[in-house]
Amino acid sequence: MNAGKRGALIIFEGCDRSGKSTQSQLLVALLNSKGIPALPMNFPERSSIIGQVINSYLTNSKDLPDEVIHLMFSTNRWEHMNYIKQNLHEGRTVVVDRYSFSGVAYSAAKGLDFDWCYAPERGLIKPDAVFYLRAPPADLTNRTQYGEERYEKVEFQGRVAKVFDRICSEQGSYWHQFDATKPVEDLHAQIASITEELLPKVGTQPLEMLS
Ligand code: Z5A
Ligand code: MG
Repeated sequence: MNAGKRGALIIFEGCDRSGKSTQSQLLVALLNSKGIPALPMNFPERSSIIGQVINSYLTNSKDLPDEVIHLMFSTNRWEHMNYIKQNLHEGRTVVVDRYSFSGVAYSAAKGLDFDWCYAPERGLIKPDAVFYLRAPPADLTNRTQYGEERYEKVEFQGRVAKVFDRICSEQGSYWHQFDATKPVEDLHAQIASITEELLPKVGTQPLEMLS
């Protein structure tokens, strides 16, 4: 246990149906089973007022200009920053299903300028690790419920994947890339092993911000 130490901010990123929710839930369950306090979160967080608007947009019942929905996704992260910070400082590891990088990847894939998309993310808490579940989008179309939400089209997902690849190569060593077509259990074992090495290291490190 991490007495007196902060928790880690761990993010799962990747294209639709790459297994982010599956892996983040497995990781939270594993940590809690070992007595390591861990909390799941996901973005968009659909219960807030802003989250409800985002949900209407994603389920195709509301249309908004690309710039407006982009800033709403970012605002949705900002409105939860104090909550995340407090949990980290209280020693809980926060495992988040999608974060700023999804924000940039989906909006840049629509044609918005990459730097413009990244700008509102600056100042949010920088993750201690990003687990990037990577797979050619065409390999994910046979997974459950693919195609129900707004962005679930293979051609669009291909553009999203390219932006994720760019971010992965630019962000460097705190990004860990996995082949999302591997079995769930294999991926979980690799992710668990990196997390177990990470937690004692970050416990005494100050939080950093995305820059
Ligand atoms: N979005 C955005 O535009 N801007 C932003 O800032 C943010 C998000 C934060 C909703 O996200 C949309 O919001 C999303 C991006 C955009 N695009 N769309 N549409 P979401 O996170 O709420 O989406 P979701 O509904 O949770 O789906 P998902 O995240 O794409 O799926 P996933 O979590 O990656 O996959 P999963 O639910 O874990 O697994 C999918 C299925 O595959 C399931 O049946 C599993 O049992 C199966 N699975 C999982 N892993 C494997 C492996 N390894 N092998 C075989 N089968 C597997
Ligand atoms: Mg999910």
